[in-house]
Amino acid sequence: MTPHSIVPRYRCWSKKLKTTLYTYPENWRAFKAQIAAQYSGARLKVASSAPAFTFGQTNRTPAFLNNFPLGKVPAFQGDDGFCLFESNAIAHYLSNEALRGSSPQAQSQVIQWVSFADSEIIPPASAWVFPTLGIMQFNKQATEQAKEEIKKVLSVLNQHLNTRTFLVGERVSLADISVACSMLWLYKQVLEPSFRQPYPNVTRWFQTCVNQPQFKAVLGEVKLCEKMAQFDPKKFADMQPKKDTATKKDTPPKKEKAAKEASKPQEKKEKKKEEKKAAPAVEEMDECEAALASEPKAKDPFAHLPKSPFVLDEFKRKYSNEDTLTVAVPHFWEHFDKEGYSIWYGEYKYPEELTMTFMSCNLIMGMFQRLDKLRKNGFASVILFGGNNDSSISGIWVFRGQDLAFTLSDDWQIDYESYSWRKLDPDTEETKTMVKEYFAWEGEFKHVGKPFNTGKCFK
Ligand SMILES: N[C@@H](CCC(=O)N[C@@H](CS)C(=O)NCC(=O)O)C(=O)O
Repeated sequence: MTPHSIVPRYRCWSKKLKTTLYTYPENWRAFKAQIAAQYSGARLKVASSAPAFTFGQTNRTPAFLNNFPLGKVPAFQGDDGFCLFESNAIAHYLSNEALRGSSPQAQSQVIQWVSFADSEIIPPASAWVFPTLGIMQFNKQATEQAKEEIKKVLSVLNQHLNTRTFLVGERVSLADISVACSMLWLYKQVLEPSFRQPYPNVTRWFQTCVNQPQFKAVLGEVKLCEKMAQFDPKKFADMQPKKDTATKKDTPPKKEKAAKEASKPQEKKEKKKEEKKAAPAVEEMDECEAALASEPKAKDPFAHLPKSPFVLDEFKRKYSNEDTLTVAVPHFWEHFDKEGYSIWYGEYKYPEELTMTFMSCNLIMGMFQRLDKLRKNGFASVILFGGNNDSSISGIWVFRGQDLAFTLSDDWQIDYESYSWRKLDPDTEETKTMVKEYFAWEGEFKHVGKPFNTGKCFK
């Protein structure tokens, strides 16, 4: 009986079913599910590139987070809307009975090895391999310790496989898929012949697995390491995300103005970086960030514009650190370049739907977060006027170029249609007043019908 002819216990995969696995390319966690699907015959569409899925973007959209609250991949969605995250759960779901184990004992042994892979193999394998891939700072002590832990893992496996072809039972199971996938990078990068020589059963088993047609269909040819890869400082430096030129790190904001910039998701990263500085042995970038870093860079929608003398970052620094009315606003008008930038007034179209103010604040902050990539080319100050069940949202936006920037990228279009937009003429008194009032959060706001609720949202 071939694995394909075994009817899965939980569901019968029909050829018509379309299920999707969201991931980034070459994700070993996704491989587990993909290989399981090869065995079970489950039809699986892998969404790992645009337009279906762009790692770092699609997984941060509200629609994705609604189904997968962690925003992590791999993530699975069935034809019936059934959603799953966690690679092991997905691989289990896509398996057939033969892979899951046909007796309670076999099933438990499968879980045993899946857990072994996660807890005993992945941590030391990452600590050893990541520096060689340039995605983690090298730490000699951590690498040596990881090597010792991997030796122990290999001993356990070698002993177990002394009398067995596969980890559980007589044929490939999810145990083999999980353990082999978690050892993929070890075998490709660092387990050179002399290191693996004392563990011949493990290498034999690994090669048997990766040469099965179902593995090969997903992994392609797996070439075992010939020479142990070492840490390459240049590769590591090249892999680091380029630092932003200014603002946040150097100039912590003095006032808390919610809508200063077109987003601030960088903060988490900065905090992480600071924590890492305190503990140099900890990785600089995790595998997800590395996957992001290796993604082809998206085209800059502003690249075609001629250089502008108005330095937005400089204005943002003034706005964050100095008095708005006496320093930041005058600086803005002194340096504003009306050829290179435009000013827009945006007003939320559905004020009657705004109920609790904290929900409206979330609406605004969510919009800023989703506009991450616009940060360098935009600035906004948005205000929530009024109180619960009687409020409105409006703001002033400054963009690079003369177009409403949201239209320049698909990723920026989630919220903007809920607002009406009016391009302002920078030479009019009306614009001067609006800029002053929205930047300073004080004034008459004549065009807004509701009383100004002093910074309820943003303080
Ligand atoms: N335990 C999870 C780990 C998933 C995970 O950490 N995924 C990373 C990629 S390696 C991710 O999607 N990160 C995105 C993020 O943190 O924003 C699994 O096995 O599926």
